[in-house]
Amino acid sequence: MRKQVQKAAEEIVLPPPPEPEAIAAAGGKINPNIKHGVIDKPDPHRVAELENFQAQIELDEEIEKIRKNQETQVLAKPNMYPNKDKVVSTSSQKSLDLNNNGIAIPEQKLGEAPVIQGGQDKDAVAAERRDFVKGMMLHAWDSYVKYAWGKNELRPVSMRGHSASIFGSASMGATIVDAMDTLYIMGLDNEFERGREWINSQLDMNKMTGDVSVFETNIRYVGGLLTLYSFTGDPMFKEKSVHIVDKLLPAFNTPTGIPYALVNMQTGSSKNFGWASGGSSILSEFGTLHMEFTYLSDITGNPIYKQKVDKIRDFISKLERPARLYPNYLHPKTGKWGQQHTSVGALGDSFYEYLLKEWLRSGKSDNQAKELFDEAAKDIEDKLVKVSPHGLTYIAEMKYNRLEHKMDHLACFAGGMYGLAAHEEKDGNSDRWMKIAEGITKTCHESYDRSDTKLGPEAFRFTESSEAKALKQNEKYYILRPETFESYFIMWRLTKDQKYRDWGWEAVQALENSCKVDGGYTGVRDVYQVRQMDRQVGGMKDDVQQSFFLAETLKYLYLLFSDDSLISLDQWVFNTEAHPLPIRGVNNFYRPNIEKTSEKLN
Ligand code: DMJ
Repeated sequence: MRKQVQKAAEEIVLPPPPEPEAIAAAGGKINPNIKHGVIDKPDPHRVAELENFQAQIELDEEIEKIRKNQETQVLAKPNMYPNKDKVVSTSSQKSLDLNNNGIAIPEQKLGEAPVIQGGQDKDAVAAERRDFVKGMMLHAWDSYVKYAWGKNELRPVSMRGHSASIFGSASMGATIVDAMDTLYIMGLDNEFERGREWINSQLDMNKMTGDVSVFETNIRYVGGLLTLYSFTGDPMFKEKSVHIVDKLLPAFNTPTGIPYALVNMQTGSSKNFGWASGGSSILSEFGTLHMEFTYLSDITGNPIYKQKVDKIRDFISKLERPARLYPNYLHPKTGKWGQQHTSVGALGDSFYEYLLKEWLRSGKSDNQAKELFDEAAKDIEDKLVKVSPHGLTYIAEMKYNRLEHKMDHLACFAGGMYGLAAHEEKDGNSDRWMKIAEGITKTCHESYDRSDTKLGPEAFRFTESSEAKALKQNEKYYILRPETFESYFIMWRLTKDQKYRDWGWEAVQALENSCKVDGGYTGVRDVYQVRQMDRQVGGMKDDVQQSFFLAETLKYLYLLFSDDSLISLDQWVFNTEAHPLPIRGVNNFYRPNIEKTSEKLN
């Protein structure tokens, strides 16, 4: 998303920080006619008290729900971690003690044991293609191990380590943490063990210097570790995620509860990006914490994480939205919207995704999330979803009431999002949303198909003379992004239409032809230029193997060619970095911490 924006020039070619035109359109200042939400200022102690009370009631309800469903827990690999997390009940929790023997883990067997490895498709071609993707993963991983072990990312052309500014200034093995669950799902056990050992002995955010992105740290590190905890029950993964999130918490100390974008993990000092609309926080960043923080509260029994994200949600739910759309910027001190730029691509995207997915992750109990999602998705449909003269469905952007007929690659996740929404609740929206899902996924495929490399550009436009193609030079790059393949995967699972697998296979070939190098996989600077692809550094390759290539791109492609049982959509929901989180009340690997939770309640 906007991860590269801060340090764009050196890392890859990226569009400049957003909205100068929007500011100009507003006469150089924010439109004063827009009404903003009112920030109440009640006694802060009273507020905290009420929040705690509310959180306790909610936890109580959750525990009761979980209790009803508990039976024997099936672990993924019973002997893998002898110290796997146990939750020991105490006499003070008699009502929660399910096993009568006083040391019961609150085990659950809510249905089928989740399939998190194996899951080969009966279709021989699919199985073969899946093996091929596994080979890609090995090439990406082995190259990282060889040339950049412990560094955040790999420079696959110059064969050395790399670190984008979003990761702060220390080597924190971002690729290791991001790749681990993909390794696990693919059954690459030796590689997984090596990564686990590194995380156990080396991953220490106390060593992190400089400012780190709260959002990126959450979706990659925390999301990745939470999935690993769910998969294995290894308490080390939970402890690491707690440690990291605790270091993010100072960023939430704002009058509104809307967190700052950046936090210094040594000092706790926090701030926003200078370019972000007068010191605003970014919608897609503060809106993409809910799933991880709530799950963390459930597995630790500590309500604080849930309280933080509930506060964000409650705050924005009371705000008036200009023209019924969410602007991408919100000031954490004033609580007022910044520049009125609305996008389902950069700066907005995963905010919408998390409203839907937190409802799913919570076992469809978080009704506030679903209501906000339905409203937002309907307003996007009414105002931003367009069909081109040649019949391509796309999502435009809005800048101060002016439509910009441009769609980011990042927005291609919305095919899967509308598809999931249509599938998970059958109502008056379902048919239309499934059509939008199919239309967007098709358009994103077109953006790939219309390029010479068969890779999709960073952004594409719709004009009278051109459709689904990048027009500006700084929109023509491809940095190994996953969103289009994410939609292929979700749509394949939902519709079983073979074309999604075919499109995925086209993508695999394009990645092999244009992105594979001896030292891993690299992004390319211009998807419309095939000729210069062989040049090395400074040529058409950007020389970065993004950690999300291993976390997301290869995982979604692998799952596209797997049986539906592997990471079933009935049991898992993917965070925005493709780390699957277990669905509450449904998934045996949820691993709630009943003991700690009940202690807090008593
Ligand atoms: C990933 O880090 C996540 O998918 C995020 O939501 C958006 N950007 C990248 C991939 O493009």
